[in-house]
Amino acid sequence: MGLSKAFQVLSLLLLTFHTTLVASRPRPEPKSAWLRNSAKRKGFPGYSKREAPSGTDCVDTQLGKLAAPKPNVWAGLTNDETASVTAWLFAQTSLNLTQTENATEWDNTIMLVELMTPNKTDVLAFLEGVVERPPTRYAHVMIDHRADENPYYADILVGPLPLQNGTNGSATWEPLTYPFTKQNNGRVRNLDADDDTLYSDWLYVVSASIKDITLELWNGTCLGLDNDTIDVWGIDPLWQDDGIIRWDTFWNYPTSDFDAETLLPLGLYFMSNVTGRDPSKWSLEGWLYNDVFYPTTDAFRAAFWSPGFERLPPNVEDTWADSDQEGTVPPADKIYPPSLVAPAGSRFRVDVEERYVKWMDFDFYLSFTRDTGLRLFNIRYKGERIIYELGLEEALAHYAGNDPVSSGTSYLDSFYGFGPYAFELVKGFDCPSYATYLNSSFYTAETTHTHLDSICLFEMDAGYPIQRHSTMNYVSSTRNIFFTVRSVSTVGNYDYMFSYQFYMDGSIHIEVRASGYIQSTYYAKNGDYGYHIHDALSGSMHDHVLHYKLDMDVLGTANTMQMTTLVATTETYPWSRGKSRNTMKLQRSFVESEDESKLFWAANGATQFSVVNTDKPNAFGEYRGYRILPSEGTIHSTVQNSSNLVNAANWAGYDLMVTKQKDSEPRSAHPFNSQDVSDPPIDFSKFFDGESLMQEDLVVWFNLGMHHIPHTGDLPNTVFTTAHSGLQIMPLNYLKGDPSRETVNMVRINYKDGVVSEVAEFGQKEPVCALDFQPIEPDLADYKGDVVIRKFPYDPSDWYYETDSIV
Ligand SMILES: *[C@@H]1O[C@H](CO)[C@@H](O)[C@H](O)[C@H]1NC(C)=O
Ligand SMILES: *[C@@H]1O[C@H](CO)[C@@H](O)[C@H](O)[C@H]1NC(C)=O
Ligand SMILES: *[C@@H]1O[C@H](CO)[C@@H](O)[C@H](O)[C@H]1NC(C)=O
Ligand SMILES: *[C@@H]1O[C@H](CO)[C@@H](O)[C@H](O)[C@H]1NC(C)=O
Ligand SMILES: *[C@@H]1O[C@H](CO)[C@@H](O)[C@H](O)[C@H]1NC(C)=O
Ligand SMILES: *[C@@H]1O[C@H](CO)[C@@H](O)[C@H](O)[C@H]1NC(C)=O
Ligand SMILES: *[C@@H]1O[C@H](CO)[C@@H](O)[C@H](O)[C@H]1NC(C)=O
Ligand SMILES: *[C@@H]1O[C@H](CO)[C@@H](O)[C@H](O)[C@H]1NC(C)=O
Ligand SMILES: *[C@@H]1O[C@H](CO)[C@@H](O)[C@H](O)[C@H]1NC(C)=O
Ligand SMILES: *[C@@H]1O[C@H](CO)[C@@H](O)[C@H](O)[C@H]1NC(C)=O
Ligand SMILES: [Cu+2]
Repeated sequence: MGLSKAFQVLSLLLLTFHTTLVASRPRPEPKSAWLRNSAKRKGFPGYSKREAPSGTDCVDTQLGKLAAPKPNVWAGLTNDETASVTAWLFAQTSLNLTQTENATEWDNTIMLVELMTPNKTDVLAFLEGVVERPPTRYAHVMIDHRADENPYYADILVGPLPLQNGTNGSATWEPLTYPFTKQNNGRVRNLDADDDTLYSDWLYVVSASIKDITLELWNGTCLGLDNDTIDVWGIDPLWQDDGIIRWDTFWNYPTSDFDAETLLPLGLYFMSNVTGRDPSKWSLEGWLYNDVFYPTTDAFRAAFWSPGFERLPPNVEDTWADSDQEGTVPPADKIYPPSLVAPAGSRFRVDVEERYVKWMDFDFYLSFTRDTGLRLFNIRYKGERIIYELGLEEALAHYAGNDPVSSGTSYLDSFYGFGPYAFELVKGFDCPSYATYLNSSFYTAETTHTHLDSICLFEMDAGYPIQRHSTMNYVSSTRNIFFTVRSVSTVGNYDYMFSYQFYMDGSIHIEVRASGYIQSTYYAKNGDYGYHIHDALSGSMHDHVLHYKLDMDVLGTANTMQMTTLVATTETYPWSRGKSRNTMKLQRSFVESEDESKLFWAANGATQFSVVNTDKPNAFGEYRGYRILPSEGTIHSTVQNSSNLVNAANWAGYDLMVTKQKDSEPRSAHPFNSQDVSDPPIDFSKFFDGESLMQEDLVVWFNLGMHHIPHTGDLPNTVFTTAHSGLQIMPLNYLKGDPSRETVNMVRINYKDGVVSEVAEFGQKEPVCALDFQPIEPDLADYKGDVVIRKFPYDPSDWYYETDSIV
């Protein structure tokens, strides 16, 4: 069915829908109105008439424009700032830079130009009006220094901004060191400097050396030619404890356009010692096939061609690996499904320029970075800051297997970055079509890429009430309308959907869902490491650990982590007449210092964790605070002291961790921790130095995640319904009561003996507008991909579309 045909059918549908909605409404006096009127006559308390219908257009124009109270100090650099920093960097002869498009593996390039996140100390002074001017801005730059026998990445600071014209002298660059635990002048070695040579002079050469075998086994070759049918790649991070070692394996290329390669492993592995930058000194260290290790190519070839050698079948793409509709259409599935509409338009406001958002009693700022994508800052509820910063720090996918590639794979995804892969959202699918969409931008190779409509903001009905109660003479129920900010990052084979949700009870939910293609492994004697899910395919077991920073400020920055634990006990009471009773009670305690602040959710949910301010008890003497609780399954890493990660992810083995906030500890992970796993730029364990956590500025680092043992239902793609994890932050003794009582979107029905005497509606609006169904089906042919603007030479007028994914 062509697009225009689809639209004809749709318009017809819309027309029908529209007509039904308006015409079938009883006029002039619906039954409910009669009831309300009769109730009024009888003078029941609590009666409140619905607002008069406003005609055919529901859209509320009274909301007005929103202006951020303060400029967003976390918003990225402007196009002009990025261009000026880039130009300035190229003028610094000491950096010896080459433009990325002209660079070889032996040239220095700029990897990143981004705003340096200002220190909390300085931002608070500005937000609280102690100082008038926003903190001085600096650019955070990453240099890929490859013109060197020992290549390295360097974090540097450039500033202050704006760089003054003609005063190249007043701006400076310096190594960025204070946020890192490793003191190495802001540098970490680069193990990927020779990424082209690795293929041309090594992986394809090794593959060619067994061309007879790849042709015999898989009727294909892996030579770096256009007619290759086989790909080769392997572990991440590389083994680093005795030189630099890699294990690689072969994968069939998909024959269709579907991204199914990670479902097509072929089961042959080889180990290489790639220490140093001279490929002539690299060495092949052996082959693994069907769980047998061969120390040399000759040994493997001899075995392969000898009688009785067991040949394993390849994994080959077919429709089983493609995500298009397949199979029998379920009954009634072709009927147009229920859809989300927002007839009155948005009930929240966004200051697009300042990335400032206000919904109901919540307001906050958005920021977006290369490493971790979307972040929220200065989240206030009813005018009081409750969270200074909330965002992802890192995502780990730790695999295991009896083969070295699965065993050696422990992706730390911020290496690739969540920002560069937060693609344009699909309206009406990824988010409701009526959502507000924002762009996000990131720097790469002397350009700024803008992902159009890659952040969405929307309200919706949760599908269950936030409150209800029934008695013999009344029933009350309250709509559960909540607000979401969302982005989706496709990091290689996987799609992570990040949602931040705000509720009328003052709670905030942080949720992540995963879809896309699994990274599978070849099924050979590895039933202990995954299910057998297709012909020769194992759904390789792995843990996803999504690691977040939550900097809470409850009634100021002086906070304490309180634990309230339910314990089984045997007690005797004055009234128990000398008999003991087996029962339970509460034990209250605090997380007193960083010596005891790496925490696990208690078995049976027995401990409630909350961030409280003990200086500010409520009227009953209880500490006002916010409780932190898992709302969907969460996990921590099963692997302990991972051989792959060593010190690179020392946050992965716990559920939540509390540290004292420090300007020198803004991040718990660094995108290049994988390059030096024993001594990474940020070793999170070094944050814990015994400091007191009693009434200090606290940061809670927590993990979401999933133990993922892919099964047949992960084919072709993992589904968001079951691959998910979440955490809630809820007010605890923080307010006098439940703030969701403030909404008018509730009802109380009084009734007796089958007769309703009152329908109390508290002034909620009558949904009488003509529903324009059109926006439900946005024109998906408008999907564009990324907008790219050159920064050096700077040419903002000559932009173009180009989207890069990890392939
Ligand atoms: C990069 O190459 C382009 C042509 O390919 C050239 O115009 C430009 O000057 C080069 N830039 C540098 C910094 O060498
Ligand atoms: C500057 O980089 C080039 C490669 O782009 C390299 O050949 C040269 O040695 C470097 N110069 C210095 C002083 O490091
Ligand atoms: C500063 O440089 C920018 C371009 O880099 C230019 O647009 C602007 O006019 C200059 N301002 C002054 C005062 O020279
Ligand atoms: C800095 O100086 C260099 C060389 O003198 C010049 O090309 C560049 O435009 C100057 N940059 C700024 C921002 O003034
Ligand atoms: C092997 O591959 C070649 C070229 O890709 C193809 O023409 C041929 O049909 C294949 N043979 C088999 C047995 O699949
Ligand atoms: C692949 O291409 C190369 C070079 O063009 C050619 O020599 C070879 O025969 C081709 N292989 C197949 C299977 O077509
Ligand atoms: C790899 O090569 C380096 C340098 O030649 C050597 O020091 C190291 O021991 C080798 N590692 C292994 C596992 O052979
Ligand atoms: C997103 O970018 C496009 C293209 O530059 C622009 O037209 C649009 O206004 C931007 N959207 C927002 C919400 O800023
Ligand atoms: C982690 O494992 C390494 C290597 O097996 C060992 O040397 C080290 O002591 C272990 N560390 C801890 C904390 O268990
Ligand atoms: C931010 O804080 C760090 C650590 O205290 C300090 O070294 C750095 O100079 C501060 N940055 C600014 C811009 O003041
Ligand atoms: Cu998974």
